[in-house]
Amino acid sequence: MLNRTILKTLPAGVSAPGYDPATIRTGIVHFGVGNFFRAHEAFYVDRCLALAGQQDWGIAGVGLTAGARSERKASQFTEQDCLYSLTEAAPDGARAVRVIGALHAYLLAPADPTAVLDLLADPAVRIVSMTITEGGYNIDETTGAFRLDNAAVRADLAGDALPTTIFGFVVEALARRRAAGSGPFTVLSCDNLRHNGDVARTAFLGFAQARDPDLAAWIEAHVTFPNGMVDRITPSVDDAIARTLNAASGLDDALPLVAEDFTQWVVEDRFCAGRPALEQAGVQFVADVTGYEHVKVRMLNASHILLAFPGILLGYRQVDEALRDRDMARFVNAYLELDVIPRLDAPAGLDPQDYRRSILRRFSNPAMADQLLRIGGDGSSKIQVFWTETVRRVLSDGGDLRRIAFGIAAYLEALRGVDETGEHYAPAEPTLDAAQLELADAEDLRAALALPAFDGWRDVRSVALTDAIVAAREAIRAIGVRAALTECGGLPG
Ligand code: CS2
Repeated sequence: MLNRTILKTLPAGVSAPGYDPATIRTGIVHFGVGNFFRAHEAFYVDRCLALAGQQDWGIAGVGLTAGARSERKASQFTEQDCLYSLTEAAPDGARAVRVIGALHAYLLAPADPTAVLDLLADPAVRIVSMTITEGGYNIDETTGAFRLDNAAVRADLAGDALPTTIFGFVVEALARRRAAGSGPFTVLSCDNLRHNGDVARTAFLGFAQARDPDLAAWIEAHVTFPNGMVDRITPSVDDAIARTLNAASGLDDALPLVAEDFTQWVVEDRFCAGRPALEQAGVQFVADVTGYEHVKVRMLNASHILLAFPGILLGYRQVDEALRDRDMARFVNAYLELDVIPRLDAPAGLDPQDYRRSILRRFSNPAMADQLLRIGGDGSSKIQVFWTETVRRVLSDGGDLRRIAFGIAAYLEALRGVDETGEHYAPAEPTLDAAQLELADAEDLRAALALPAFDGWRDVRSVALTDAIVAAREAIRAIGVRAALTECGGLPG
């Protein structure tokens, strides 16, 4: 089994951490220890920990979900001293395997909320980071405000018991630090959101305001919420993939990971209580991250889901497979070239055409075997974040609505859980209830347009878009996904 005792005898070709994981101290607490965090933030921090004087930046992970799966994950982390292997796979087949030691403690909040609060209140903790998904910030997309009607948030605000939400934990910890005079920590969002720091700020301040306006004012004055653009494709790992990874590395790792060799993190340098020397680990610090976020979210994430919904309906299950389909490639390329790029605010020095070519190359990496169902999962939140801006811009300049309408139609058809080959699958929509999911099956094809995925442009009330979506759904049903897709105008890549 992978753990600290075998670090000196790792199989050939597997790199060990460049420091002793037993001696690092916690400076960062991370909520949401998923694969992306493990391949991205933990990877960068791991590089920092190997530098002189950086050993105070170890990461303690916190899981917020209760249940058997979370408990199993927590015990796997503990058994392995939180170590895991990361295989970086290049499109040409080259691979590098390293053991990451940056995550050195893991707490399951439902099992021991007191320990989580004590940790967050410890002045040694100077950054609280998170990957809690696009929909995890509990923001009402129409008003832009933090939702106080959420049951778990209401319970945390009532304060009768220990917190269960990230908002409850972080704000209570900040209250304790304020009372103890131990100073703030930086709140660092690592989710794929436009202005993820601003969104986090709205969420945590919204919660704090409802709890105690004085505390909210203190947080506003002292806590920083840097915006950041994060990027690294990190597929889910099932048992079969885990076995293949272990067979290749020679490790016995219960939590192996694979990610593409590409990685990027562009962050605003606003850390109120210090930060690791991330600039020496490949992180780019910029004054304003907005342009980078726009490009990433509107191009990469947006075309990822645009590939996922029709791809799933066509019977594909992997991104590289879907992109090898010429009709799909032409469609996604047309969306990027004609719908997104002309309306993009790219930062100086970033060529959208180079970026387009690079994401298509990255998507075709066969070593990723990246799952379309993972990408298309939580489409409800992702559409709001990844498509809204482009939809609004195309609507406002009277552009061609076909590809956007087709993408939305494919999302709604894919929600029905059966593809064109007759295969059933379970669409993962954690924020939708059963009644909302049933809207995708309603006889009236307009009914599903009430779903929250489309809240971001509801105020525009475009009849033309509604009609185009309904027409695209009808076309998908009548002539099939491929024929409907090619009618949208494709462009060779
Ligand atoms: C994907 C992302 O799930 C998704 O929506 O687009 O997970 C994507 O792989 C990452 O953002 C890449 O950085």
